Amino acid sequence: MTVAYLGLGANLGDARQTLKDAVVCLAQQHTIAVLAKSSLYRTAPIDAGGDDYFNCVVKIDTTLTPHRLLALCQQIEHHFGRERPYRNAPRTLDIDILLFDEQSIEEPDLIVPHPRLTERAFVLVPLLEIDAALTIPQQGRADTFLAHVADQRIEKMKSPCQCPMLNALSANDAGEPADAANGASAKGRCS
Ligand code: A4P
Ligand code: MG
Repeated sequence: MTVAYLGLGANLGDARQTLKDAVVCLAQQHTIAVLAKSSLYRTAPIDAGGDDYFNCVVKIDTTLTPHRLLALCQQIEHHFGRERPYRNAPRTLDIDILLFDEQSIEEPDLIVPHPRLTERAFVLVPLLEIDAALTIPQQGRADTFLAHVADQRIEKMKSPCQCPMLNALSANDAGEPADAANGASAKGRCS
């Protein structure tokens, strides 16, 4: 099993609901255990147009290789209606691999740590909510990059969800089994 961090983003359709459903979808995979999820954040588009984004980060334990995890993330994006008309186009769902264990991967289709991780408040802030002392391979502590993104608008959303099972996955309860999310209602539930 390997610990990895995934960054989720959306700014098309019911983006907030899609992110919640996507976390449930991840938790339903037998190859993934969701260890923790950050709050949802409303964020200004960075290097992109369109509406505000909703973003969050999940910490997972997985039996998948990095490439199989990427393929699964893309399959889930497709399930939630992702289209790619042009670079950084508004999207119903994006799932990026931010960190995979301590590994550094540089391949044409997969770069880990995610190359723009330290430049984006919408990634750094939820990552640090989950693990305040997180280090990034070959770059050091993640919190040292916060000052560089201080001008990027990001607002933590108060969760209206009263579902105890889904909330059990929140950052303060890291380690709760993935199945805890399975009972939550999900519009875009994975089949
Ligand atoms: N790829 C390479 N490395 C990875 C990785 N670590 N994780 C390749 C996932 N994919 C990776 O991805 C394009 C290609 O990147 C894939 O074919 C994969 O093989 P994509 O999902 O089509 O597009 P993307 O994720 O938008 O691309 P990219 O370049 O990662 O975009 P960024 O830099 O992540 O920017 N503003 C706000 N507020 N919130 C956002 O979520 N997102 C972006 C996208 C821009 N601005 C944003 C947000
Ligand atoms: Mg992506």
